[in-house]
Amino acid sequence: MTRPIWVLNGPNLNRLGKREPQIYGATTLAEVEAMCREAAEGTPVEFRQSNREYEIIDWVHEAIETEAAGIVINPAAFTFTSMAIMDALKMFPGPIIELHISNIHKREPIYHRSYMSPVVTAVIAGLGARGYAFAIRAMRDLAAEAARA
Ligand code: CA2
Repeated sequence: MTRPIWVLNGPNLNRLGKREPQIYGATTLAEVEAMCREAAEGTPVEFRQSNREYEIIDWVHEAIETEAAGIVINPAAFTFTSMAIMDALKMFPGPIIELHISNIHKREPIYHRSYMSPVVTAVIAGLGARGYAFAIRAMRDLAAEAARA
């Protein structure tokens, strides 16, 4: 059976498409989920969002326990604050893509230092919601490579 790709979304992303369209676009999180499933072309996708740090940590542990193929994570504001999510991601043996809808490096200095970037395989930022589709396609390649190694 093909192992699933997990897509984890952090705080406030449930409001996507409903506020600040000039930064985050007009696509809703439900539409992002549909884009991910389409880009996965049959690879199962476990798509989740939480406003609670502990829940995201528990989900990373679950991804480890269930041998997920890879994790795509948009930690949102936890990117800049959560050593605990960083520690959980460090334990995941497969590929991880950190994803941001906006280009965090083009924004104010508080958005420049990610706790996640040093422990992930790759970072995608600034492609808008379509970044999720790119991340899923890249993750399919990375997971296939990891499975061959
Ligand atoms: O660009 C991204 O994907 C971010 O991870 C989004 C975070 C922000 O803290 C990061 O710097 C970059 C914020 C998400 C806030 O969620 C919203 C959802 C809908 C409308 C406005 C904000």
